Amino acid sequence: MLAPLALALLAPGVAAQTAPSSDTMLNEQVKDYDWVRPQADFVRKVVMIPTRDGTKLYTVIVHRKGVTDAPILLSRTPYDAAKATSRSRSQKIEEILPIADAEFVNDGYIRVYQDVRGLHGSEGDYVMTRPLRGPLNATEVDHATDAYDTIDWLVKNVKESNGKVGITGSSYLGFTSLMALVDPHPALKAAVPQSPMVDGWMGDDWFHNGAFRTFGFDYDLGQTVKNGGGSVPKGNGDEYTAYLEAGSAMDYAAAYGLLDLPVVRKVLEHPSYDAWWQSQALDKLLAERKLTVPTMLVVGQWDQEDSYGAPAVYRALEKQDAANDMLSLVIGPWRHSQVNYEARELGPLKWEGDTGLQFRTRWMKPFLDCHLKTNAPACDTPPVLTYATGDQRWEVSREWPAGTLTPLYLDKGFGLSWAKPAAGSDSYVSDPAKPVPFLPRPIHMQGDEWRTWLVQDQRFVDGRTDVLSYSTGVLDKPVHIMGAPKVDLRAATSGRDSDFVVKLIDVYPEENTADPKMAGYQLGIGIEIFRGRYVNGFSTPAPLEPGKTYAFQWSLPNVDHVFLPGHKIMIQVQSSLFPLYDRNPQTWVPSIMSAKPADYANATETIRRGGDAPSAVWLPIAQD
Ligand code: PG9
Repeated sequence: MLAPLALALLAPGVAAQTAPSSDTMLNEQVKDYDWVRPQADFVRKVVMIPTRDGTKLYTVIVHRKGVTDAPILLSRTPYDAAKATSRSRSQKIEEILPIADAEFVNDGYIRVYQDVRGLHGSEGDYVMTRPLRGPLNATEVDHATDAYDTIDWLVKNVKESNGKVGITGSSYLGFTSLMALVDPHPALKAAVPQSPMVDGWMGDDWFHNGAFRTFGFDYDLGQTVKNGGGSVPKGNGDEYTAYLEAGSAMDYAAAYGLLDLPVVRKVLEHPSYDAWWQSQALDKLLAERKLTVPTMLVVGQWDQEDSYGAPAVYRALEKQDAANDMLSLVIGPWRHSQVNYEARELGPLKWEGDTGLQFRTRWMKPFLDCHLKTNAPACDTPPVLTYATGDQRWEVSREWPAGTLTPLYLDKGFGLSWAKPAAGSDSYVSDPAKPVPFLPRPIHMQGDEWRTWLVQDQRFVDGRTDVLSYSTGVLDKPVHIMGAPKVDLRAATSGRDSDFVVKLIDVYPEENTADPKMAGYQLGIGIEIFRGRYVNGFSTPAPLEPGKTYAFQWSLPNVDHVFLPGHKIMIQVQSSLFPLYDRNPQTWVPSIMSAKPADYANATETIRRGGDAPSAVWLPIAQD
């Protein structure tokens, strides 16, 4: 007699009468599949690297087959090391790694990506930008020790290596690169932190000069929910409306269930520049130590997330570098992290070729080569490398800032003048019910819209009565700035608190037949906010005295830009930049985070000009 299975085979479509035998019901899912096939031109190994507290960190080591005596380039990431090393399932190394790695692995580097503790494949607890061991971290581990232990393991266990390690990466990875410089492992020979998150309150991700950046909410959710928090479910309409309807940052967080996230609670509990923020500021922590690892700091001129960190670390450490050979600063014409992508253009702006590739091949790789390769070529690293936007060319300087601060004063008739003008003032009403948008509505703080908002044509706010626009006449010669413009805004408010936003703008000529979309374009060269309550110090918020003129002083981002003849320079002043920054209620509340609807009120802002209150933006003018 035939067995039921055989019967079924013989007679398709006829159901078997008895239960299937147990071996047909084995779990058919296998644990893994090795997608790296024998024909691959690379080796890809996954290892769990033990750290001093026993926690093991998921680490992927990739290199071309056959490399020996090779330098290691390490990145420590919260963004999934497995994913970073499997961009595709190609059998070619260039196609599995991020595009910025090609120049390195093709020249024999060993590329290593590691998940930070607590995320993806790594063991341990995750703490957002985990502070150094000390008052804020009672454990025995931090990113400095994890980097140390990792480097120690790599140089002892990767037989293809020459025992020299470099570290790099952008943003969070820039932060972990800087952390590796705190009591570094002796095998760490070079670092290229790109757009590092350095001081989350002063001017990187979470706040700028005291104004809270709502953008962090989506990031926190995505980053700290174990099974993938995604983004805040506020619908896909206009984020301007979503934030306006929610009210304060605290009300928004409550409405969307974000108060369950420890990192959100921490940030909302620390609205001022208190000890919690100050003792995490990496520029300050690094300044207390001797810089022993050659470091190239990199930032984008239009970095919408971490424009503050790299120049701040440069400022803090450059006095240690008397010979000008340990520390360098690079400012490219990039959005956040664009250094690692194709960078021929940014929004409507076009550069001479792929500036990301140019930087990586002409400067970053030679810098790493000379410190990491066996029998290395001599170093010839520029102390400062910037890209002069407007002129579209790289330039090398010995120091930064390279320009001399020169005031450009707000003048009558909404003009700007190089000479100190006569006294006067202009005013506007700032209405928290109608804050000035930071992008044309509807606003979505993601994708290209987010990535390029700093180069958005500013004409979209023309005609708003709460935006004052001051302009020079048409320039008859170039104005080249190299450094961070400084705002000195002399202003009074009728309220008890207020934000001030200043935009430095390059106004293109109205006539442009070759590129009509740039005709009359108003390009933000620096856009930055200041929260008025901090006028006497960032850790001492205090109510403003209505009607009193204060000197609100802050910096715009570091730039190398040429305002060309035929263009105009414009300075805009306004009191909100929404919903990127939460609204200032303009009355006095102890914490703006938890302002209530009744706290929000109109304020009349008076901008003083000339005389004893000469509002100006000081431009770092280069002597060409
Ligand atoms: N700007 C992002 C970030 C860094 C550090 C903390 C929080 C956010 C990033 O791009 O990684």
